[in-house]
Amino acid sequence: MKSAITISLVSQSRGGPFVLWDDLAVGMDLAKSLGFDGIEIFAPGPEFFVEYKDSSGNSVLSMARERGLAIAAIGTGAGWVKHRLSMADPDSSVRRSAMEFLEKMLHAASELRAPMIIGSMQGRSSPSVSSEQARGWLREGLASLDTTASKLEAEILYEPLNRYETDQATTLAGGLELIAGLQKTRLLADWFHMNIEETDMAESLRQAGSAVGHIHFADTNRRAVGFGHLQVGPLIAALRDIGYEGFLSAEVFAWPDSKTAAEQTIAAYRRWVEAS
Ligand code: LER
Ligand code: MN
Repeated sequence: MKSAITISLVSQSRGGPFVLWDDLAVGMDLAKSLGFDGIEIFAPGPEFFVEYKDSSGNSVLSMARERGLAIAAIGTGAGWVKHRLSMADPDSSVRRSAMEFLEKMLHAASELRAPMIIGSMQGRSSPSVSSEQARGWLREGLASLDTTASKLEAEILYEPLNRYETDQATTLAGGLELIAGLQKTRLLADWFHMNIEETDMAESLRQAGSAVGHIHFADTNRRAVGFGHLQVGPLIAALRDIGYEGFLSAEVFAWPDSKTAAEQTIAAYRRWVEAS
């Protein structure tokens, strides 16, 4: 398993569950100095990865390589929080724009050799969209992105969310049904959402098996692991049983501040993964 930490470069998500904020070089330096293997980037949109250069003119990929950091994943939630794009919007032109945004993000992610997350952009049912219809549009969108991912040799991570954020899939089992038959799409298991929705988190991870592609490493209160009451041991044992070799990526609040949340995360990772 590998450790990672999230950075948000999206002003509209301020106050959200990201450890690091705003400056990519500063965030990467902190991640490196604490010994993280990778960094997960929540960017404003696909153009960010084309346009962004640090003060020495380095691209995001060269910045990560220079520091020996992997890019653990690319988040697409900005499509929702910044542009209000949802794969289940009643308006077909909004759904089309959502898919264009995700297609471009997938190209950017493949160039960074990182998987692309579909979380908040999956949408949900609404008074004018039944849950069957919302899920149908999501499945269609996931299938189309999966075809692109096959061509690009890219990867997609579909994330079940808790009931207050979606009704598409709220558990890993629901996520498995949605991605059935797809070749390049696996599940993102976010321990914060799972703590709300799963009956037995460890058993759900075992049932999902090789479909688990990424972990959002968070405690029950969405603070760094160890700052809540999550029983971490059984979850790590389940991940070992299924042969999980991906990232444990901290998508948690910068509580009490970014540096302390980062230090707590790497300490928890060392305790549960490296020392046991
Ligand atoms: C949203 O709650 C979340 O967990 C994110 O990873 C979705 O993009
Ligand atoms: Mn998450």
